Amino acid sequence: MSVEPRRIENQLTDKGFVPVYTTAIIEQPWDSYTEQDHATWSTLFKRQREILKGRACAEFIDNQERFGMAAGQIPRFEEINALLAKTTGWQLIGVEGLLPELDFFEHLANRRFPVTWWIRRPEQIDYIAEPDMFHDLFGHVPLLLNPVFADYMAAYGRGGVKAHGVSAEALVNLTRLYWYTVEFGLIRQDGALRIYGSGIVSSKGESIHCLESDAPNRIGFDIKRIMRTRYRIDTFQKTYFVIDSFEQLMEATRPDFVPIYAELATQPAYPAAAVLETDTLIHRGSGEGWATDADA
Ligand code: HBI
Ligand code: FE
Repeated sequence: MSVEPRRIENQLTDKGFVPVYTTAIIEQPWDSYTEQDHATWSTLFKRQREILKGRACAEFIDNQERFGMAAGQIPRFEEINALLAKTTGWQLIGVEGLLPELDFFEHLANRRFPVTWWIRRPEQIDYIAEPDMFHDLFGHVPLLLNPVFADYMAAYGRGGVKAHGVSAEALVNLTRLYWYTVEFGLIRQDGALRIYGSGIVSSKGESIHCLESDAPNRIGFDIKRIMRTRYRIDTFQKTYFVIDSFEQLMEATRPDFVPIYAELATQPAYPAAAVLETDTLIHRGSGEGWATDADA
């Protein structure tokens, strides 16, 4: 599809300048997707599913199957929404791309997940700087079928709306929580490390790097530690935080964050690669049966 999404401005965030689009809700123009769009979906879907065998958490693949997501063609939002309506009550809405943060938080608080309606061009197949439909639909949507994670995402949205009224620093703290859980989170399952973060599962290189490289730190989940830790958007993550369960995430959002924001406002942030004595370092372990990069 040749239609270029309309950019309206660049928003300065602590991720630097990010393109921010209109906040309009757009019906998925499924009939206008070209053969090339479907082929891009198919290439990415097959490649990532191969790499994620033994790497992604169990719920991720199971839920893609429950949605009937397949390589053959781009899924229809209306079919995804029919199952979500009967289970966790989430709905997908089509958008141009990144939304201003308050709009984004309000959607999450109301169980609406914004999904970019366009898919990347073939020349962007290995990397795109902003969330396209593949990142959102393949990466974020499967876990919205998990009741506890679905509740976490709605609680996160409510927290985001509140934080927006507290301060810009509170927003930065909360954005770090999203980054190190929803986008780049790892989970321990049956004693092994698995991926649940959407930014990882939609990335070929990082799906391998996050579990098998000796470079990054892997630290046990600690909400204040996360909120104080900067992150990088231009490289693989220097640090991954590891949860034991989605319930652990949900529990972490129960307390009122305002006192935490106040405490953190008096303390400096940590660089992305920092390791503290108080950190619980997690060993990466070895994964049996991982498809290697060469296989992918
Ligand atoms: N908008 N469409 C869209 N998708 C996102 O993931 C998104 C966003 N706006 C803001 C945002 N994410 C970040 O600020 C989150 O880290 C909170
Ligand atoms: Fe995302």
